Amino acid sequence: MEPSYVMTGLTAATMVQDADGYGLQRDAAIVVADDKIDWVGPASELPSRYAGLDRQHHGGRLVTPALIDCHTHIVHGGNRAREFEMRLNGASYEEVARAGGGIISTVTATRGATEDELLQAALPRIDALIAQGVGVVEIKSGYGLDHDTELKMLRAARALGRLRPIRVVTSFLGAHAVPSGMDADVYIDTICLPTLEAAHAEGLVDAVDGFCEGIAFDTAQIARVFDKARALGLPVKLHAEQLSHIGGTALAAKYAALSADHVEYATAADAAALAAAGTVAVVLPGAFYTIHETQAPPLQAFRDHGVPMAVGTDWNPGSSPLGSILLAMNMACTLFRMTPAEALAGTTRNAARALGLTDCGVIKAGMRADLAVWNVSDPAELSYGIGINPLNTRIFGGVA
Ligand code: DI6
Ligand code: FE
Repeated sequence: MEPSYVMTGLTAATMVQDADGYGLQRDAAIVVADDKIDWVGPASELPSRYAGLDRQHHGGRLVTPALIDCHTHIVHGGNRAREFEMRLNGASYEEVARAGGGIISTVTATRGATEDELLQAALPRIDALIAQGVGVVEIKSGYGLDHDTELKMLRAARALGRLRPIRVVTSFLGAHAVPSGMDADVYIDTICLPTLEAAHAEGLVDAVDGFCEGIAFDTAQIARVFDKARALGLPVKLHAEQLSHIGGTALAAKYAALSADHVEYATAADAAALAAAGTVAVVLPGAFYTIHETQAPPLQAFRDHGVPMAVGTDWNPGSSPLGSILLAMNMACTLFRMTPAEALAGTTRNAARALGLTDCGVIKAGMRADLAVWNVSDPAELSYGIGINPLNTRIFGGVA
């Protein structure tokens, strides 16, 4: 691998774990070789072997790892603006769901769309994330709830990663909602599990997710999905403790899940379990905000126990029509009192971990050259601005 170019004049938030939380290096240089970082350090210490390479000077700008949105549902049909209106007329999220709205209405729209229609609808969403410096996006299925539609969603997600310069990581979310008129156990055993096997056989599944909630599936049902994932050698993650406390977080920890997501109603005991399991707590302030939730996730318990925290958009048509990872960071700070350093770790280093990725999320020799250069000098500015996009350049696999 030949070194390709040197970036200089950088303030680098390497996000390598350290005391200031940013792993900040001023007057830094980064050497990119093909799609990897070959060297990073003070420009004054740049080894002479790189002397002849092309140089790009960045005028003191901040560089971070490219951002990672570790929780989205951006492949889906239709939208739920009508429901938004219903809720503003007084209906709760659960009432909307029980009235046949909610997730099920998106299921109907997604079943009715072709793979190409799903792809075309998702492209502008991917582009919006790329425009904010995102280099990795996780995309879930879960609006099909039948064999053909779940696979169609996952194929569309994979296609997005071929059509755009971004890495797509998929999660099978067959256990997202109970199809209308069906028994939840029957659904899990006769549709969800066989569909997971089929999707995995086609190479469409990177991880297995579920929605553990009163309006969705209980821990025993999710455990059957996780047992199947384990048998197939797939990692798991879980929507847990979003609206109530029914034991999803403890279950996720028991299965050494990559992440437990939402976790508003998680307890200190859950935090201890997550820490022991090495499971990331993914907070999703877009959903908290949209459904007028009042219970914030227990960040101090996560800190006290050393649980890694990540932040995602949860971009979905119902509970979080949020198309901005930067706004998700701002909301995590303002609504949950996350620090800006934690928010940036939550969309870089810890988001990578929530996806089981070890080659991105920090600026370090050997990592992928997925970088974001920003028109700011202080990394706190990324979380501080509301609806502001200071991206200067995104570099994906060494290519700007
Ligand atoms: N929790 C959520 O917030 C989303 N899914 C989930 O399990 C909601 C998805 C939707 O309302 O369409
Ligand atoms: Fe979600």
